Amino acid sequence: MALEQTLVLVKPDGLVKSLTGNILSRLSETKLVIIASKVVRVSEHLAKQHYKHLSDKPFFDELVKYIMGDVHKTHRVLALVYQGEDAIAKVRDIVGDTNPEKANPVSIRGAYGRITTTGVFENVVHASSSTEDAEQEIKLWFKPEEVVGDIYPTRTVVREKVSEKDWA
Ligand code: IDP
Ligand code: MG
Repeated sequence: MALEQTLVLVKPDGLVKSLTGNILSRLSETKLVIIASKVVRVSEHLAKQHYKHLSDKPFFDELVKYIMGDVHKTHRVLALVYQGEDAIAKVRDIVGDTNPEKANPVSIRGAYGRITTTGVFENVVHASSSTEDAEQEIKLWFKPEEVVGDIYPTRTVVREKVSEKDWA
C-alpha cells in the first residue's frame, strides 16, 4: 500500500450532462481526500500536452476539441487531485474501462459514457493511470500553491515585473 495522488478531470460531457454531483459521490466511496480542485478553461496547449501520448492517433484532433469543450459548447473542465492509499487503482476501478461500451455498467464510464459518431470515446472523466502519469498530470494542471500539502519537491522562483490580473 502506498500513499498516492491521482488527477481526476470531469470532462466537458460530464459537466454539460450535470453529472458532477453523481461523479463526486461515486468517488467519495473511495474515502480518498481531495487536496486540490478548480474549474479550468482548457487551452489548446494544455489539451495537447495532456494527451501528447496519443498525438499519433487518428482521433487526436477530435480528442483535443473534446477536452477543450468545443464539442459541448462549454469551455470548462473540473480538475481535482485525490490523495490516499492506492488512490490511482481505487479511482480507476470506479471510473471503469477507457471504452465506455466495454466498461462495467456500474462504473462511471459504463453508466454515463458513449462513443460519438466520429469515434471519440466520450467517457465523462479522466483518471491518472500510473504514479508517473499522475505526477506529470498534476504538475501540468496545478501549481504547487493550488495543492494542499507538499506532494512533490518545489523550488522558489523570484520573478520580477510579472503582471497578473487582479480584482478591480
Ligand atoms: P484513459 O483515459 O482510460 O487513461 P487513454 O488511453 O489515456 O485512456 O486515452 C485518453 C482518452 O482518449 C480516453 O479517455 C478517450 O477519451 C480517448 N480515447 C482513447 N482511446 C481511444 C480510442 O481507441 N478511440 C477513441 N477515443 C479514444
Ligand atoms: Mg490515460
